[in-house]
Amino acid sequence: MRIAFLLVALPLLAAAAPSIGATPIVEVHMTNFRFTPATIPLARGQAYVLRLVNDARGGHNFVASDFFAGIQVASPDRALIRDGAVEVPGGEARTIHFVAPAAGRYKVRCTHRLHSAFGMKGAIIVR
Ligand SMILES: [Cu+2]
Repeated sequence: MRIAFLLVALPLLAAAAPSIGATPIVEVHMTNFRFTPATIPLARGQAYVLRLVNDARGGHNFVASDFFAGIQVASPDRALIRDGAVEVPGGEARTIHFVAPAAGRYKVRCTHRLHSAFGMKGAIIVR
């Protein structure tokens, strides 16, 4: 039921977006030890493609529990999100199609040992 709704709703929401053509892609690069950009602006209700690119040799993750709890995620991509986290092995990328949640500031961090202490954190700002 819910999957059926998403399959119908996602293209409709994408079509209603102000941008013409493809769904906007938000690309976030992961390096030792930061997210670039560290602040990610989004518009609520807008469909996006989040592309997490790990440019480092070692693994990083993108942990945003409140954000992931609030978004609508395309069903094939949902398996990538576990306990509010997306793991991205070194040199790899993960892509998630979603619809932005309610307005607010959502914290992002990498929970690999000491990474956020070294500065690997950021925020998603939804307006
Ligand atoms: Cu990390």
